[in-house]
Amino acid sequence: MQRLHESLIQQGLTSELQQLILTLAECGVEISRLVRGGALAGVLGVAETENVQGETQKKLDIIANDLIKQKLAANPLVKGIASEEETEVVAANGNGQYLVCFDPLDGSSNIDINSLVGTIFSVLPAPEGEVNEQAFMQPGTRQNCACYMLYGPATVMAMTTGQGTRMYSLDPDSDEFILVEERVEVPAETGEFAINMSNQRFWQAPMQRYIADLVQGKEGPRGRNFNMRWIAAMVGDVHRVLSRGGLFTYPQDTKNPTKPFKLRLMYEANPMSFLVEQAGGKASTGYERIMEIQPDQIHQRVAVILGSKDEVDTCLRYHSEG
Ligand code: AFP
Repeated sequence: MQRLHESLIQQGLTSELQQLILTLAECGVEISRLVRGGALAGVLGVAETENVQGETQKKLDIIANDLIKQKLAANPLVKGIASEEETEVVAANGNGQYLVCFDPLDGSSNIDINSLVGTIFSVLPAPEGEVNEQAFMQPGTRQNCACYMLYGPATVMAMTTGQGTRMYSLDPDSDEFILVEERVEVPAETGEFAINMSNQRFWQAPMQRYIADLVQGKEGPRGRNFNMRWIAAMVGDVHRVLSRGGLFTYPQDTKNPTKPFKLRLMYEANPMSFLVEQAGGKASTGYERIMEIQPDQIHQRVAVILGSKDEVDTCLRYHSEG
């Protein structure tokens, strides 16, 4: 059983990237402990504040955010930090060579119902000069590393540095992440999709047609039945896709005309796209590869269609037909 640090050495990563990933893993171990504590750890419930997204913050959102910020700022390799819970980017260590974007507690609306939540990290190279929002405006193809931790019955971590996607599981006795899958592979075909169906009347026509055909099952144009899942935590839905295939989507909708998209590019869509592509899957907005988007705002949102390659391609055909 290979421990995380041994796995990183075997991948031939630079010592700096190895060290940074170990810091990210430490964050996951700490947050896993807090999440496991639940009500007894005094971490449930809402804080009295809202984040930049206008979302009421959960106590654990803030606790997890502060914990990660503190650990990253203490690592001299980290030059700058961007978080879902922080309005502005945060400068850390002037000589650092990495920028780290993260969603400290993805799916936080699940925390009070004891359902799945996770943490998502995206690591980018730090350019010369001052740390400002512009320094982070790099497409997903520039990521050095993407990983998530999923706090479920087991705490697991998916990680890629561009040499495939690996899966680790946290040994609760040793607090070490242990390699459990060397090369994750997403099946090209699937019979399972994930979408929040309550938004159906707000979707664009291509997505309405695509999902309607899935729901018609064997009697419809697809000629087979499909299953649906929705965890309301991207980390949980993407982990299922990496584990057994599937198509996950949060498409454009007109529910809130000022906010046509839900998921954030820098710390949700890009890292998840990297993990899925490295496992042989595909990730698109419906019209372009997510990882090729040139960002212009740290909290910008984007449509996401990702998962089993052949099924994503089928969904994209509906979009190309207009
Ligand atoms: P929260 O972190 O606010 O719970 O949002 C989670 C999320 O960004 C993503 O992880 C889910 O896939 C999606 O939102 C769920 O959105 P709905 O609540 O609209 O289904």
